[in-house]
Amino acid sequence: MQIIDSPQHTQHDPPYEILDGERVPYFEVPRRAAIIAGALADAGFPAPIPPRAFGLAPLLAVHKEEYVEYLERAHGRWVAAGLSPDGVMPCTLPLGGMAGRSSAPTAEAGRYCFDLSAPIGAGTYAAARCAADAALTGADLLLGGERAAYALCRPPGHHAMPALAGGYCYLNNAAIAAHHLAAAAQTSDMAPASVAVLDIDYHHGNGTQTIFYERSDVFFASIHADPNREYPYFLGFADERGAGPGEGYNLNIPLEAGVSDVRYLAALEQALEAITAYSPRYLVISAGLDTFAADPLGDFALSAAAYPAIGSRIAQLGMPTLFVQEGGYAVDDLGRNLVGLLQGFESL
Ligand code: SP5
Ligand code: ZN
Repeated sequence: MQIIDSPQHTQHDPPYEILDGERVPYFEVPRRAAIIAGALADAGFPAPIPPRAFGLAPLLAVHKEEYVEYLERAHGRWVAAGLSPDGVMPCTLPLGGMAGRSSAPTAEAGRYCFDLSAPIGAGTYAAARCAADAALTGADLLLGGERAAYALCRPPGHHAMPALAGGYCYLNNAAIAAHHLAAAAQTSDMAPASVAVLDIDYHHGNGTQTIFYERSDVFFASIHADPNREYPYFLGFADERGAGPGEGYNLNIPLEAGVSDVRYLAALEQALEAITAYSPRYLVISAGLDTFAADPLGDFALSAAAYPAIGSRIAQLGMPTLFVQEGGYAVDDLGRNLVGLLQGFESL
């Protein structure tokens, strides 16, 4: 399996976030990617390849142009206005009918962001572009006939909405790759294309769901903590099943606290049955590892043994599969768990 690393990620290193009202050190740290890269090398995976530069077009297929332009200029404008170079972070949000026409840098920060966990630093945009390119490079490997690829994306992507950053995410790497796969296969002379995205991050993939909610050519399935108790709170309920032409093409499986390996694998079975029935040509996995028992942000109880089991069960579908890195904050366990997931996939 080819590994795509996004080396620019170290330029994105926010000092803090506001978590449940408290200023805390940022959880989504550069060391996460270093640990994963080290573990992959130790486990004998091929040396990572760098991403190819795809330009803006595949990003603009899922994100609003004004949002991507904002991400590019935000930090420069913020610093030029005398605000903290640590990063762009809002303190006023245009909610409840406040239209938010102001063009102040502090107003923009609120217009394009839905929480206080996605500060924009000097290197954030470059890192996010590189992560999206890594996912796209992996998608191209599948289009070229590879069975699988892993994109070590940092920052992650699945919370990023068409025009909002949040939850450590700026550009929705998995959605960008999934659209690329669907579009590429559409223009080929083969049967109509379809792609499934399976999101196994502990948190609901609100961005990916939203991007594909009214589409039938990309099926989205997510297994996550019940939004009644957990972030992102405002999406991820079981009755969200898609809309318009996308009705029936969105599957949410919200779970209770304390989920065991057995319980999780049963939920995975349900998601995989739905994906099998959909019969996609390509599978994209939003691979978060914050389902691990020791994760500081999660309350599931998965053991290290769950990840090879999940990987091997996914491999049983026999579909060309792109793994895209999402969350996972038990940093010391991250390398072993990710390697377990990919080795479990390859074992089959
Ligand atoms: C990509 C990803 O995994 N993003 C996750 C962002 C979660 N941010 C907010 C979590 C706030 C919930 N409170 C956690 C309390 C832990 N004891
Ligand atoms: Zn997560």
